[in-house]
Amino acid sequence: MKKSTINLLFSALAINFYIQGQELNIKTLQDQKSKITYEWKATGNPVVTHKYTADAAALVHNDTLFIYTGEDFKGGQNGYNILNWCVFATTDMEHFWEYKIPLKASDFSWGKQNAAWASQVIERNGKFYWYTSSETTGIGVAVSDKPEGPYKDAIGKPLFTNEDSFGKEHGWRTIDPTVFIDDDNQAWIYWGNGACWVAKLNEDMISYDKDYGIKMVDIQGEMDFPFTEAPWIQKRNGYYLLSFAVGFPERIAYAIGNRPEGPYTYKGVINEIAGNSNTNHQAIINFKGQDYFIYHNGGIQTDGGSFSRSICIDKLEYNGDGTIKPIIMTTKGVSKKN
Ligand code: FUB
Repeated sequence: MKKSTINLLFSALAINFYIQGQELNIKTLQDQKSKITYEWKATGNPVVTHKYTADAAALVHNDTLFIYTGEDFKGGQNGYNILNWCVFATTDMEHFWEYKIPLKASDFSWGKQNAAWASQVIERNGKFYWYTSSETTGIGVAVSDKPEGPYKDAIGKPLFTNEDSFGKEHGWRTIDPTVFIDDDNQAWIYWGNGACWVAKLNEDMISYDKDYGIKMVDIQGEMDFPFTEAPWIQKRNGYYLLSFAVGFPERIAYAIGNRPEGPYTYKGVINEIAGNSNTNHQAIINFKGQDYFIYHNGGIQTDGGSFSRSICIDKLEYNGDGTIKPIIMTTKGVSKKN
């Protein structure tokens, strides 16, 4: 075959692949678009104002920040009435969008059906695992191929129940899971109300290491208020940072440890009562070089703020010694260039 003919063949093949690739991209974009239910430009705090949102968890995937929340009911509630979880995303902290509801409390047949309580999503080996809680019925795990879902109950039963949360008696102690994967690839899960428990997840992310078992996390030092709930675990510069809610109404405090299971040393309160909401539930995440503190308050309305909460985002900064500077809750938020 002549050289010019071979060149022509290669060009035709390349164009074909290019067109196929473009078609694929357009299809992916269309697929993505069809999953989006709402888009907006944030103007400050609360960040989400078209619905009530609480208990944020955050995940960075590629260049996108995903925020997972429960969806609170409108005002006038006298308890947590939460039917589903939501997922929001942004690439610039200003333009946000919401995806279709990815997971409902009722997707866990064994769980309390109106208690989509605090949760967290984490990625492992290209799959996304959503650890959820539902007041009294334990911690569930749902799985998806995409961060935005949809998600499905992965095991058809709770991963942890009240029987696993030893040493305390109240019915809502097996809540608020937080998960991270350490540098040695060991995944750890923490949860709790009234105390914090820790276990090692197996590589499949849907079972735990029975030999290691479940331990109660030891937080040492004089605490300003007792541990309430909402643990959030992160690793920074080789040490482990566990933040959590203390007292009630809640403030957010934190402790530092040298090993994932602790002991941890109490370091103090970083966020004060969030105003018109008894709870404050935080997520801490680094996105594009800036650390953010994502929490909720009762900022939209005065009627039922504790059960009609709203997600807010402010900056989080560290001192040179690795301790956290007190959070300044603002109405300006982080969307506008300051
Ligand atoms: O949203 C229900 C519960 O309120 C959460 O699980 C707690 O962290 C508190 O925010």
